[in-house]
Amino acid sequence: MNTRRKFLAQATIGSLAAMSPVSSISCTDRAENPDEKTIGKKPLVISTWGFGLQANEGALKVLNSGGKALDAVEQGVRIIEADGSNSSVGYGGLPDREGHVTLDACIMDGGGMCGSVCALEHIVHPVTVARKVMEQTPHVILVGEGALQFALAQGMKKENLLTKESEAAWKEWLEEAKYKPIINIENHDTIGMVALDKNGDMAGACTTSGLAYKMRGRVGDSPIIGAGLYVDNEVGGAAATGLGEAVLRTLGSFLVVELMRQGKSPKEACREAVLRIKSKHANYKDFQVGFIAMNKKGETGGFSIHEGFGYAVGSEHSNELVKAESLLE
Ligand code: SD4
Repeated sequence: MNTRRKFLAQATIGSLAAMSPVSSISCTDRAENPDEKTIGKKPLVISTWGFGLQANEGALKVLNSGGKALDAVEQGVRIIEADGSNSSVGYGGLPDREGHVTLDACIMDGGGMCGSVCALEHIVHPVTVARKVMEQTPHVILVGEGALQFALAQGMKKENLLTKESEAAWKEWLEEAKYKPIINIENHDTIGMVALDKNGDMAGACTTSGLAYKMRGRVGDSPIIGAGLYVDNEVGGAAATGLGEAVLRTLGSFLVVELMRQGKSPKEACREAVLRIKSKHANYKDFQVGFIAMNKKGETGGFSIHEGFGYAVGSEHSNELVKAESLLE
């Protein structure tokens, strides 16, 4: 198996769900650290996993025409939210134990403004609801029924997000898993994205259906500012994927940004955040967490617990999947 195919296969193993096909998008596997290769490049966008390539394409349409990082990250992750073929984000996401698809998302700009929705049902684009929370309300987070009411009041359509495929997978799980939560490296995949626009402004977004077959009402790290995502124009941005509970306990994305503020490179900062998770979790080998980060200079990096995590790095003329280094082989 060639290196790229091997990486994609590993990434699939580490991410359960059907990754969106990437064959139509040119990508090169680069095992080396891209940190320095992207320095000074503007615009620039990074996002998690193989489907990050598709999300980056959407973001780059905005960024390459001089658009704002905030618009780019929203447009980029919306592509994955609308794609029913992946079962970990938006439409088609795997449901909770009771069969409800509940979505978590947030968005943040480099100036510190942010918005988030937790456990939102029936709306295909939670990231857009999160942006509206940020821009149209005095609040940062809306949850559950209130978030849905707000989305409907904003003119969004109520839809059934449970696809036949996800419903079938849930029913199969009900038989075999007997309502035990599955927390391992195979049942999740979140799109997290950080962008730097031509003006030098940054923004990020993160959106997911969370852990498959989670308890009803469970919220992960992805919509929590500082956990699943953090951005500061003065330093850079970071996003997380993997077992949300571990990221929440360590406020991982905030930690990555603060470590970059202290002078760590994006990859070093991501590695330190993974080590923090290791130090607080005796069972860290049993789950996956991955971080991606970009600093103001345009350096990028990522790091994960297990091998198999990757992220897409997009700039004006390229969009490539990069294999992240990991703690464990
Ligand atoms: C969660 N962090 O809800 C999310 C799931 C995830 O890759 O990232 N999957 O815990």
